[in-house]
Amino acid sequence: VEARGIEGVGAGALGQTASRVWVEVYLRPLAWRCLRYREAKAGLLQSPRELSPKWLYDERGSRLFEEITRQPEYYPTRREREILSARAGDVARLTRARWLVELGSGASKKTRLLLDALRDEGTLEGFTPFDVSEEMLRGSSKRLAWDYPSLQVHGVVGDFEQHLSVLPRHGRRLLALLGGTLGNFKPGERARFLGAIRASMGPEDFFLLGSDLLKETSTLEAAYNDAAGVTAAFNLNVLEVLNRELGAGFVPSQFQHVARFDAEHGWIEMLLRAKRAQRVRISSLQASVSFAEGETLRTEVSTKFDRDALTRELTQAGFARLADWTDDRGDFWLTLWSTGRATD
Ligand code: AVJ
Repeated sequence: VEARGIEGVGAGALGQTASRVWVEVYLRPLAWRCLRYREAKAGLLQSPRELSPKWLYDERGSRLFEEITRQPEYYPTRREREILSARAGDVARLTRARWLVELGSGASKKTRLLLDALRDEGTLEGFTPFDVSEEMLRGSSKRLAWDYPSLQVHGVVGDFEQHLSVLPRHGRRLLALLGGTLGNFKPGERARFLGAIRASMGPEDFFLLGSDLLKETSTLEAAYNDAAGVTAAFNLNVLEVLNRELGAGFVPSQFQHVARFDAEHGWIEMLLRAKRAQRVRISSLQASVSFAEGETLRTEVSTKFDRDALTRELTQAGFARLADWTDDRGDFWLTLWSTGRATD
């Protein structure tokens, strides 16, 4: 894999931050598009129909997700923030990490709690946000460099299923996967991904994982069916993305947002359900997809974990747990892992 470019953010208004920010782009746009096309084609033509959740996060989708996190029903973000507010200091003391790497950093909001704690601990040197969205990553990198005057910000634009091995190795890193993102993977993919994270870690590195826990179905389903309809808009936005990027002819008003808990798999699945039978042309895939009335397209799964089962998965992948914390209600779980090898 090659880097497309290694560049700082030009001078100007951010003059004094420019020398501390650089962003490497590992996603070559053409290769990335090709891969996504192939994935989308396979997923749309299979039965039941399914898309990768990555299609949800265009610019508008990312903004809608931020809005979801502010909905009263969507508890995970608040619970995780509650835990991090109370425990970031513990994480800093236990790890004394020099470099924070955030996998799927998005807008890097909760990151600040960790950066503050590591700065107070006196060990912090730099931060690597790692995300597929170049625009968001550049924006958050600049803001963070501005707000943390001695922080090195080395962003990586890549797919964290492909590019873990190219992450900068600045000794004693803390790799963070927050927000319940691990829940988007299905069991086989999850095992591979955890294995890849473990394989990318040196003996002094740590892994901080935020996971949403199993709880009452009504609470889970409410979180993905907010009354204001933000999650519905987020889900339906996928059709606009397909229309724009694949030249598809989806009519969003012909589909309905559905999010329900699947107890067998232990996940919430987000679906788009066809309100009536229809055929949708997808010109860049040179294909048409027909939907029967009520037929669904799955856009995301969000796994809710059992603590013991998740512990087994991480142990299997070669991690050793150092500490774990929940919020007052036991809704969300923050865990800290080492490679299980001696660190000194
Ligand atoms: C960002 C993947 C953790 O699964 O809860 C929120 C995404 N989807 N509402 C989640 C999401 C619908 C979120 N993750």
